[in-house]
Amino acid sequence: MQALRLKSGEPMPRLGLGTWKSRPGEVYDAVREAIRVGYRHIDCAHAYGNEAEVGQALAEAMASGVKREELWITSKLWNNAHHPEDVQPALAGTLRNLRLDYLDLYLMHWPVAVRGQAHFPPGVDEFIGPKELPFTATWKAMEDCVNAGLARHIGGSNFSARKLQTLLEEGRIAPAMDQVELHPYLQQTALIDFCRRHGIHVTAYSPLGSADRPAVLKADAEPLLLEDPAIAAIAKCCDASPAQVLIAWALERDTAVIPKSVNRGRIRENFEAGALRLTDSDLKEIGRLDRHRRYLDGAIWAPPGSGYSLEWLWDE
Ligand code: NDP
Ligand code: 1BO
Repeated sequence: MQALRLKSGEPMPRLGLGTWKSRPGEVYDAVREAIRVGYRHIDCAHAYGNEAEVGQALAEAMASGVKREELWITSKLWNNAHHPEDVQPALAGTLRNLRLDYLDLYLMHWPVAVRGQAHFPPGVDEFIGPKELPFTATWKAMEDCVNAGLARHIGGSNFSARKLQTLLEEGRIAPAMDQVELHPYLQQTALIDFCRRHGIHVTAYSPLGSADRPAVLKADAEPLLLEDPAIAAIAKCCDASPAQVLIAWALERDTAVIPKSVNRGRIRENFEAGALRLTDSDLKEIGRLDRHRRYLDGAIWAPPGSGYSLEWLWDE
């Protein structure tokens, strides 16, 4: 298994299993199968509503011989627990659900705060604006989680280079990771370069185009990444599937990548992409597909009147 080396010296397996939208009733099997196949990195979040079942699968995998220190478990602080006094209790809840003593990585899911009982998507009145509750205040409480031994590393998710820079300047602990949407239609080369210069690693989410996400997060007539003709042609040439080409591309860029699947065959297929090597000409061809297309455009976190805007969110 290829690994990233974090500043702390710890290795993080680069290929992980995503669990967003993996329903209770299916995520247990997905995690057990993934660990059986060889995955050692599972990407979780409180907001996915399935951490208790992931925890059951992790506990049973460890009871049957997998060591805790072989696993890399990431989870994320949800937007409704950004008040500093809510951060450690939120992490404690995640650890209880996952049946763990510590996380390898705890991420701030979005740099956007909402009230405790906010709906999804939140109403305009349910936001707490960035002046009232800056993400830097939340970050300080996440740093305390590291000091308390509850998280080995902390980082951002959906953080722009500018926001990472703010954390670097104002924080005591530098972010170890930024987890962002990354695939051939949204290559984010400048963000990756920034992260590389500052020793921050990058994890690619929605690497297959997230076709199963809820309708409220979809646009009309979206391009389907898994059906892109250039990706299909490369897949045909290397006797691989389009998904494998997309995962291999993320690995070629030295990012971590966390494709989600609840299907046993596809979980294995995605893992086997770790052995696929793309040629320079494949990489050039894929490089030409960039169209700065966000499948998760963040619009639900920036309605007019919320105190947030898309310009603020992405700093672009
Ligand atoms: P992905 O891009 O991983 O796509 C998932 C979809 O692809 C599902 O419909 C899945 O179906 C299908 N799929 C999986 N493998 C294959 C394959 N080999 N061939 C064809 N179809 C396949 O979407 P996600 O948005 O789920 O992103 C991955 C993970 O990233 C998430 O699960 C989550 O852990 C994380 N994430 C983090 C975010 C953040 O804000 N930090 C935002 C979004 C995602 P099936 O399950 O039936 O196989
Ligand atoms: C708003 C969706 C977040 C998935 O990680």
